[in-house]
Amino acid sequence: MPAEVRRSRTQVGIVGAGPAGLLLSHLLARRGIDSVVAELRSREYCEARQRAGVLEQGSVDLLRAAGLGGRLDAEGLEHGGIYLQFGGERQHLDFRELTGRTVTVYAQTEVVKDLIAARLAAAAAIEFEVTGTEVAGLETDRPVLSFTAADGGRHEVTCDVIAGCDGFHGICRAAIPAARQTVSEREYPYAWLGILARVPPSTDELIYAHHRRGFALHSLRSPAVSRLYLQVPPGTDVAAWPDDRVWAELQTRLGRPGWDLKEGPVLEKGVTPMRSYVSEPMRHGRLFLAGDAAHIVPPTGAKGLNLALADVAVLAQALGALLLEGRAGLADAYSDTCLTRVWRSTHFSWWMTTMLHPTPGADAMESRLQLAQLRYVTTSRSAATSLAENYTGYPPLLPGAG
Ligand code: RFL
Ligand code: PHB
Repeated sequence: MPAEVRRSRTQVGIVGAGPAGLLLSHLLARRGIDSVVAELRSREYCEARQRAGVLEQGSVDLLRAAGLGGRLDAEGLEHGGIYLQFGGERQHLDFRELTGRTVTVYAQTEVVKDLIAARLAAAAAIEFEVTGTEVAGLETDRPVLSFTAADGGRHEVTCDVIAGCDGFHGICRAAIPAARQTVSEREYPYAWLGILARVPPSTDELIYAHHRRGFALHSLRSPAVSRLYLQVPPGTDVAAWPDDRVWAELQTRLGRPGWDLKEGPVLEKGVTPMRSYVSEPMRHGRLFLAGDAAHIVPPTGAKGLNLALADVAVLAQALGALLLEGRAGLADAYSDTCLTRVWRSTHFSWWMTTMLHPTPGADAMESRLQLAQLRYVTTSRSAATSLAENYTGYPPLLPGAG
């Protein structure tokens, strides 16, 4: 006999408890709007998933304005610039001096932990470990979010609006008819192998290194934990990269005379493909896509998490006007408003990526062009300012979006 379906009602059904879904639920609650969040994975999995590390100044301001600044202010590391390394030199770009803005190193794992703690403290409805998520009735004003909860019960939640915050591999984007979507996509002929290591960072600010053997990045998580990445061929098996090989390659690509890369125990290792992807518009009827569900950037510009947070800041404001005041203007403008920022970040991420990664099999021309561009952004004040203004977040988030 089919199990009984439990029917309920909410204003906003949210698919996914990543940074986008969780922050949206939080911002809506601050406006008095009710939501239900359905998440495929367990709370522990969501809190441990290693991803981004850098927050734009606007993202920090947004989290603070939303009452989420406590641990971020205590533990986040404010960085006033980055290093670009190429042709044996390491040059510093001073964002603070160039733009008056900074970024903050605070891991996505910590943002997610803070958001889950805040939502659960407010007795929010977050269902972890759901299966069989479905969205229906998107072209009506009563869309339905259905899922099977961890206890096996089937739920049907009638909503005013559904927010697809279910990442790149979620189900929401696929619920939009293909004829109503325009997809722009580029895959890159390389991937990143990332490690998390228990060793104090060997640098005060991030080092982005162009090397003829491939790109390398030295990032960090805390004064005791470093995060490092190596360009590798797409589809690389981590088993081919024992710790010794990873450290030796990092030493080669990041090393400079008189500078030491400290090594330590590797806590985690993984390979990430590199892709640019935009699906537009970001709305279909009563379904609004936000974050990686709608767009992916390669990680070189540190933009993915920041875009996800920016989308939901705009969405919370638009849904406030729609659901509390019956004004549809901001919701109608949602997709265009977000896509302006999305395309700026898509361009910046593509530009940083292609400037810093040697294409396998490329001729000497590519390398000379990359080095000429790196020389330009480290010697021309206007070129350096352009990089700095994009990296720290341009344009700043809308005031009052929190
Ligand atoms: P997420 O984090 O993927 O969350 C989506 C959630 O939806 C759930 N889900 C479902 N739930 C219910 N039913 C279903 N059918 C579902 N299908 C999926 C998933 O389990 C998940 O919990 O998307 P969101 O919220 O849009 O957040 C986006 C960010 O996670 C992402 O853009 C960043 O991590 C990208 N990124 C970086 N961004 C930055 O801003 N700065 C960085 O320094 C940075 N570094 C990175 C990165 C991403 C990386 N990887 C691994 C892709 C470095 C790396 C290596
Ligand atoms: C990270 O710390 O994970 C990180 C930092 C900067 C990037 C990408 C990833 O551009």
